[in-house]
Amino acid sequence: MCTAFASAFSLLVVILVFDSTECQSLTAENIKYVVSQDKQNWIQALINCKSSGMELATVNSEEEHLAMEKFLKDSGHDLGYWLGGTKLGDGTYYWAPTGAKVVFTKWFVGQPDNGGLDLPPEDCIQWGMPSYSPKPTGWNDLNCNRSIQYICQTVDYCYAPNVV
Ligand SMILES: [Ca+2]
Repeated sequence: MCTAFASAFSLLVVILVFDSTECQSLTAENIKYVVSQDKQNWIQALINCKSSGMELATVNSEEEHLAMEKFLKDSGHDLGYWLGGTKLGDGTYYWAPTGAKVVFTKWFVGQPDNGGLDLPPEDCIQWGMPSYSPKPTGWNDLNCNRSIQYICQTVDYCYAPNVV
């Protein structure tokens, strides 16, 4: 009897936990970020985050920018990292994990510069600029084939209607 009660209680707990996480929209406060140990080109970074049950990170507001800035500072990361943004043929940047246009931006002054005339096109968004000193926080457009570390984040399954 006691065992049966315990089993029923466990089932109830499982149901409650499942329900509470079924569609809980992420806010800047509860997004979890992970910086990769490895360096990859942008498309492989996108795949690796997805393979680990996460997404290549997006930054959709000043609040999310500040949350990521704090996370990176607190965890001692001050290099350059792939975000989930890429430029398509129409010249517009999109967040690949959600398909949403990049509306909120945090480009460094002078960026995106597409690498200048003598370099390959720069079509992917990099957080940070490791060559700058002191290191500011912001975005740079970088050649998608470059291998750098990348930031994965928890997935938001509750996309707002105007996002999809
Ligand atoms: Ca650039």
